[in-house]
Amino acid sequence: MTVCDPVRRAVVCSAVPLPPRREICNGVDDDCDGVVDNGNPEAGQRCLTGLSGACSEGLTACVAGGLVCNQIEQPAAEICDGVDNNCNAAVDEGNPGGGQACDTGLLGVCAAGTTACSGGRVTCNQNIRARAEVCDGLDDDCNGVVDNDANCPPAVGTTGNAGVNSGANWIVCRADAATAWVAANRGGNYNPTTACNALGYRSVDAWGGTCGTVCGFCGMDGDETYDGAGGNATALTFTVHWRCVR
Ligand SMILES: [Ca+2]
Ligand SMILES: [Ca+2]
Ligand SMILES: [Ca+2]
Ligand SMILES: [Ca+2]
Repeated sequence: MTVCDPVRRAVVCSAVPLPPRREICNGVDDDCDGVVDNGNPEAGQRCLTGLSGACSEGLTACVAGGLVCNQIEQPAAEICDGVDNNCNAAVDEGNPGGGQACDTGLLGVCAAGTTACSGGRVTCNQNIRARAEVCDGLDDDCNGVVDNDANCPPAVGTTGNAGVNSGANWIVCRADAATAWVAANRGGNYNPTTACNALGYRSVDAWGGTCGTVCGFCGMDGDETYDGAGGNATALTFTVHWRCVR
């Protein structure tokens, strides 16, 4: 209120001025420096924007005498991280980072995988589960060994020296899962059982001679007798053969 001051002979305000206060965001010049809300008072505090996902976190700012909440993160492309990056209220939607070929770290057919976003992480899921080993040139049971226990016949033309005591290497002339015919130069000395074992067969059950060329059989399996004749001058002559069985 105004009062009459007899000393100064004037009408003056009787109110006692308040001491300056710390500036807060209120549209008032609390610290009495002539500037309202200077220094962005009460800014920089964590707040919620009301938006979804990564956009929900904000920091306060003093605007026109009131605090507002400004979002920290802007919407971004969705990535596989368990966070709603694009602020559409869906987390990791669309399998981000998924659908790519990857290596599971497993062996054989179990090695091939495809990525998928799961639980906020990109994982590598194997495409093919381990299965019974079959003779196909693949490691079906994922134990690191191709065609183990698959009773694969050796390829025709396979050669080897197992069981060759002297003379030329033997050669596989016919083969299937159950039996294989193996031939060698008759001039040598052979242990056919050892050769059969090396080819994955259990034992030898028949043997005889051939009619000229290695693999050139001329009679009943196992019943042929070596005839000593050279039918083909460009191929091996004087040969023997034997049959391996599982
Ligand atoms: Ca103020
Ligand atoms: Ca995400
Ligand atoms: Ca295998
Ligand atoms: Ca296989």
